[in-house]
Amino acid sequence: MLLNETAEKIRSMEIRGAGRIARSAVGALRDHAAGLETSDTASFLRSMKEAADLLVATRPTAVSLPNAVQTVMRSLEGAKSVDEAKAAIKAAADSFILSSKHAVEWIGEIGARHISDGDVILTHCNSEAALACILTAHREGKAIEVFATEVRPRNQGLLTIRALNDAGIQTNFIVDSAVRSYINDVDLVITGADAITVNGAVVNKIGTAQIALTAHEARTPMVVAAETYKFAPRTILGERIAIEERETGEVLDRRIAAGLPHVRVRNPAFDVTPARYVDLIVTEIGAIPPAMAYMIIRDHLGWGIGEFHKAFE
Ligand code: RUB
Repeated sequence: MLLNETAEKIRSMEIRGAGRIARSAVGALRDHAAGLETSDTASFLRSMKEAADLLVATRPTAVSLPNAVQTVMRSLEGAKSVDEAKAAIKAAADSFILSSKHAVEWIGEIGARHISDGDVILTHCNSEAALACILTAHREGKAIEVFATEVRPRNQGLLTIRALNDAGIQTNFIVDSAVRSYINDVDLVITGADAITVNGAVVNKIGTAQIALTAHEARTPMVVAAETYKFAPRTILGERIAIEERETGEVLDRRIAAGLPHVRVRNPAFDVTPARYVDLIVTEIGAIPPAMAYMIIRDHLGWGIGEFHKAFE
């Protein structure tokens, strides 16, 4: 797909969900590289850098996006010609896309082990990783029932209930504010993540933090399903995850809002769930408590505190 088209689709949320965003972005980088007609390595690298910056700027919260783009861009290091650079980008992008899909499958396998026959699961938003756990448990023959939230204002819950319905899973569709009314009927909450910080806090669709708090009060386990490329290395340096504020027309019709001059509509797309409200993070390399987030960043992503330290030397 063309670079600008992909960027626009990510911005407008036609392509959405942290995993899909990451895969589409690296696919667009690969195709952009293949289509560049220059034989001058410096101008090729410049154009690739601009493409990477354009993609990363589309949505600020999902750390999967800069992580994926950086992984692929790193493959350019040491390329001596444009052809070599194009081949490196293609190999890195294809490998990222494949491993991202495998990661979701592994998360499904591992996450399903935490789901028992007869469980009632609550999920929020539309997460490939969270759904993988639920669908795998169902495929394994476990009788499960799901509560899925509507997810105001963009109604991603519709995507979730379609997927659950297609799989033949008994599903209850509820408005976001009904979570507390049903939490005592729920055995397990499973959501995805857009970013996980070094201290194990989980950034996900707006409303996740309220659900986690409700689950905590009801002593219902809160499980987060997330690929390791959603962990944010730069949070070691104190970098905050930017919470995307989307246009207010998503929440309140602009004409109505125009007649309410004292009302300011707010539309944060994500929120932060502190680690103490998360029981388990299911990644493709294992299920960990949130306190182990730094180990994923250091041992798996290769960003130990020492790595950052080198940058200051
Ligand atoms: C999507 C969202 C999802 C995560 C994880 O928000 O919050 O829970 O991205 O999804 P939006 P996945 O609809 O605004 O992109 O597991 O598919 O990566």
